[in-house]
Amino acid sequence: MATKQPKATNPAAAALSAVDEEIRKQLEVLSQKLELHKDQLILLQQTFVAFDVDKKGYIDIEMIGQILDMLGHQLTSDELQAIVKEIDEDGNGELSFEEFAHLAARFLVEEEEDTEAILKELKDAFRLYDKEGLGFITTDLLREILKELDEKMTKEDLDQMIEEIDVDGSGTVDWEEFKAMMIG
Ligand SMILES: [Ca+2]
Ligand SMILES: [Ca+2]
Repeated sequence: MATKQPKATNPAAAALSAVDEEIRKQLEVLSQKLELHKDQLILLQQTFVAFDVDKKGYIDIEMIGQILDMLGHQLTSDELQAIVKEIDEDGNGELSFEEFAHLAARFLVEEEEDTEAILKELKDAFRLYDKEGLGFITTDLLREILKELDEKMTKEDLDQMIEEIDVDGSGTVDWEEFKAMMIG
């Protein structure tokens, strides 16, 4: 059977070859099942191992909360309980790696969809302002837009904001600058 050797230059592949055969097989299966990239799974696996301090093969709810928190998802303990209950297939109140991967997959996929949706909305907004399709809006126009959003902003506030937004000082705000302003 011809299997592709992972290139040593790829750090993720190197990490993958470092994990043992059994885990590697598990990751292959999970990668297809959860439609997660193998690199993401390896990262999750390493996270899981790091948090499974006693090497039980399980991590408890409290840890899950901490991990999700680290990933930027702050859940209330009720939300967390509800999610774990749903994911915890064998009902032992702790998550195995597979259960953990299911949970993480849900958040990771959601995140990608969210980002895509937000970017699309932003692009629409940008096009709306960039009426002539020049690929940029002038800082004068942006000043009006910002002023409209918050009437309390002083000229100094606006100057400062515009200076930060128009990174290259071109007097115009292109899509990249606009995106950076909105997403931060
Ligand atoms: Ca379980
Ligand atoms: Ca600019």
